[in-house]
Amino acid sequence: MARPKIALIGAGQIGGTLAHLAAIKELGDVVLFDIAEGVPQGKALDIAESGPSERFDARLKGTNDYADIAGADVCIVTAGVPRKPGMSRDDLLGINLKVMKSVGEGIRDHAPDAFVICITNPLDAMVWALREFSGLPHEKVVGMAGVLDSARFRHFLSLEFDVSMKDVTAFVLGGHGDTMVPLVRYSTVGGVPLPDLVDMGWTTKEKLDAIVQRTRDGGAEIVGLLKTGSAYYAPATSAIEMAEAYLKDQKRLLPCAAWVSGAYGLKGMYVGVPTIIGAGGIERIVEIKLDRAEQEMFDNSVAAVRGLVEACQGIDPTLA
Ligand code: A3D
Repeated sequence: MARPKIALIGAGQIGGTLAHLAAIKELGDVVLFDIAEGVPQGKALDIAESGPSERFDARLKGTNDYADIAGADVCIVTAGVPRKPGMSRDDLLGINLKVMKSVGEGIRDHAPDAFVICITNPLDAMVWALREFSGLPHEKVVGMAGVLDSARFRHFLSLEFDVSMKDVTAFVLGGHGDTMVPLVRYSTVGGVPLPDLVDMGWTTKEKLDAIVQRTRDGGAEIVGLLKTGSAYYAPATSAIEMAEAYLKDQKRLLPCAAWVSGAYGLKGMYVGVPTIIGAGGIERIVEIKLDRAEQEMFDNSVAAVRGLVEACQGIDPTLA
């Protein structure tokens, strides 16, 4: 059987890291696409030259031509602009909407059967735009945010409890922004929910609240440190986890920005919810029970995402 083909649209910080990870994990052959001439070609060659030491079998190609993504099984989209200190993700709306138009049309014309993972911010609005411009089925176009936000939450919790990250599970719902909803009740250490750990004296409610806030601010913390761009190692790893779930039909339960129509009382919009990813793409939306406080936070996040999508609808992407 031929190797799967993975197209990375955008060969910047995340795109290059994605290419390296996909090659090391032997997920398939990799095509790196970017409008910047030489950058995707240079990164592809550089990573290919790590092959003899890493001992992977994967071909890497850099290109400025959409024809080279033809027949891709997975497309991961990072094309666009990241934020700088002082910027919110929403400040990127106009410029990245225009980018989603060209990327969506490129995927529509050359890789219409791909599973498409969007990373470009503001995430929930850009995955909506990418789906609109590409015309692909909703279950094949998804946004990466929840896996990363949950990973940040899990990392902070593992530090607080001094336990392995492997034993910490955590859930983050809602939009990828200041309104995201880390779900304390559904987050556990070895199956023990966080509120029980407070009762057991492992931590305090105040400390948990601070960790929740640090999770919400996780992206900004890194932007503030890097100063010239945003996080890229953990975002790339998170998207690779989703791509692997699709390519290997793993049926993983992963929180993603998925099209929700019916579940959670929503009539059709992209927002972060737990999903099952397998060979069919987003195979199931998992509807968990929310208590009143959680529902209020989720509603608030849904309203913020809706506002961003409405702002997109008011912009002509050819003029943005
Ligand atoms: P960066 O290193 O600037 O890479 C972006 C690449 O996109 C550059 O190489 C550009 O040349 C390229 N590009 C620009 N316009 C186009 C176009 N029309 N077609 C193809 N390529 C184009 O950014 P990055 O890799 O650090 O971040 C990429 C995106 O991911 C940004 O929008 C970030 O805000 C976003 N991001 C999202 C998360 C989430 O958790 C959702 C996390 C971190 C970053």
